[in-house]
Amino acid sequence: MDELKKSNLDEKTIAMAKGLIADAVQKAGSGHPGSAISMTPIVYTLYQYVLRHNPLDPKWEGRDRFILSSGHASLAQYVQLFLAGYLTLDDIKGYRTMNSKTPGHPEYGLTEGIEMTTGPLGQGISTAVGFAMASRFESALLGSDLFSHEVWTLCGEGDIEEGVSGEASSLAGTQKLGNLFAIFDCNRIQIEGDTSITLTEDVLERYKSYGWYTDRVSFETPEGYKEDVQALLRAVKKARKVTDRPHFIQVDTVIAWPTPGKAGSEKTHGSPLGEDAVRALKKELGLDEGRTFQVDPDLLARARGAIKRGEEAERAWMAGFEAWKAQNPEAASLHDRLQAGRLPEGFDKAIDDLEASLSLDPLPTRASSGKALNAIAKVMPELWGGSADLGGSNNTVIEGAASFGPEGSGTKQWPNSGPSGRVVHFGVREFAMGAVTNGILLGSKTRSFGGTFLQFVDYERAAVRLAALMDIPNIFILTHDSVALGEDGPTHQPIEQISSLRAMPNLDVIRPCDAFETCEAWRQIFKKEGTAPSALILTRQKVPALALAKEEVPALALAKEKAKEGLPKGAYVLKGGEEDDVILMASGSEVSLILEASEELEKMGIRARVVSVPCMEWFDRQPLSYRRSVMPEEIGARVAVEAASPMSWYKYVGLSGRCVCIDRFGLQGSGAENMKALGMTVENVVKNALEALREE
Ligand SMILES: Cc1ncc(C[n+]2csc(CCOP(=O)(O)OP(=O)(O)O)c2C)c(N)n1
Repeated sequence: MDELKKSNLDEKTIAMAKGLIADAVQKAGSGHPGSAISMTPIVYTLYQYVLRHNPLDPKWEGRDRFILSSGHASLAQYVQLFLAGYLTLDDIKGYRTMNSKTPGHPEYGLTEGIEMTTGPLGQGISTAVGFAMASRFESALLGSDLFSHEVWTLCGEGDIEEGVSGEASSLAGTQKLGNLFAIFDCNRIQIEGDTSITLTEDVLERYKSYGWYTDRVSFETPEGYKEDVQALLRAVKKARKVTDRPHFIQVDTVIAWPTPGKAGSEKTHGSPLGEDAVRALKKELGLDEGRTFQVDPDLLARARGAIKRGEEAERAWMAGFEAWKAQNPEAASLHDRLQAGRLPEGFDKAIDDLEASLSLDPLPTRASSGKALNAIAKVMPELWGGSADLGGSNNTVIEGAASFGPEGSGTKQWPNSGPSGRVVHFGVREFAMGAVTNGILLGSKTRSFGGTFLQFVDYERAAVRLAALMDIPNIFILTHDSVALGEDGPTHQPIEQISSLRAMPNLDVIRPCDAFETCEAWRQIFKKEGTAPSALILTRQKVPALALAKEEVPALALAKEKAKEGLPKGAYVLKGGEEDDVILMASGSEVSLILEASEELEKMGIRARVVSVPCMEWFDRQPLSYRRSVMPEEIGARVAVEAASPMSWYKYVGLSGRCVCIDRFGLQGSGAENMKALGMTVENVVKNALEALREE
């Protein structure tokens, strides 16, 4: 095929794709046609000429990844997924309808070829950084370039304006991620119109200073607007020669081009073009004005060539893969275990051995968490992660492991650094850390975690939400979990965070009360059913190991046994009898408080049941019979204790129950002073128990 003819066919296919986008939005009666139309030449070029992918095997490990950061322009991707062979024309017709594969914004797990859920601007490009890191780590872990691939993302001004893209792009530059390619659709339009009112810096210069390779392709040429696929491909070719930096290619476009009377207008961003404009657009594109959802069978057949190319690419990759497997049995068995999602042999033993080494001595749960993480890391080479500059405080450092970074990037403090390093230094970038760890999970079979202070989960929250929405097993380690952290004061003391995290669907919020529950929490994070993300909430201060020695069982054994049995159920009776008068319930550091209070009540002849509630989500999933056995309905006198907002406890305490919680901002005293001043005392718990008993 000569070059001219080829470019004609490209143009025709792009025109056909634009017609489908306009029709789909028109049919749905709502949606985002503008940038979907003008991004089409870019997405077409990627799927037809750049990405290594196989439409018949969307999960093929060797594929390149593409993430549409401008999720609202989903049709740009859906239509290319149709042309390449992932979706059907009916899928395109189902755009924005219930139960279709083509919802308003791309959703992970729903549609073949969609690598992540996008729509919250800024997160696509930021998560792409995690995908690129994952590719580097996984190929180092398995010792083969077979597992390296390119990560492509397409973003718009909205993504660039969002702070998280700056956080993640800065990290990507520091990491010198040569496998990352971002295309910036620069149409200078957002919802409120011309971006000169909001975005005036030189974005290319900004990316250059982050350490990225930059280039620019303009569709606005001196000869007029030209959607130049060949120019784009030349830019790709040039960018690929640079392997030691991430790549940022700005493409100057005109939104909704070439819709007569509407191209270039923000009005095309988020509403249908209208019947007349769609007809005019089709005329402009050389399509039949009177027909909707026009597909030229020859052009479709040509685009579906992606299947044959994909199968060939996969076959070639598989040949290399089989040869590698034969020569590297050990790495191959690790690979197969990761693919199967199996835990390593010795996983349980690592935790059991750690528990056997623990005493009843008080320990902050963040410290026991660090021990558990390290015990697991020893048998689980696929586990890597870090903290937003709080590694020592969050106890997230994998001891003895190198830092993750480009070859030769060590420092005085972290001399060993390389692509197989397991300690990730995210910098003070909580949101990017959340997005990047999401990307690591989505982009590989490795497991990641990220730590910060619980208070600062607010910075990270939108990424936590996407992890929950995508149902991916990220691990958010959140320490310094209450006013008991002390003198750093109210800015650092979480109040509403625990309840607000519990309000998030599909997030397991785990707040263990001692070292044993913490170990069991880590076991459960990996062994629980399903793939929901976990938020592990940990203390800064020491907490005692909780156990009540029975005559026949030593306290230490009992503490272990209780945690092992009880924690996976989310809540359990730590102390109780057949006929208790009042239920005291708490999580984390406040469990020891209610235990003490129960002893005081006992002296008054009141039988207080002590319930540890490490994870409400797990408890709420237990059969009613179990839940009733822990919190018998006939006991109306109930007191919930948590050094945080009471919001999530009302469901357990009922009308005559009480919450000894904190519903105001914290204080600047020591941890003990703050806890006392804010009512986290044995006396206050006892007082509330007595009142609850009176009111029952
Ligand atoms: C975090 C976030 N804030 C706001 C929105 C709502 N929103 C969707 S698109 C958009 C404007 C995006 O502008 P741009 O990236 O230039 O897209 P274009 O107009 O070119 O399609 C906004 C504000 C969103 N999706 N995500």
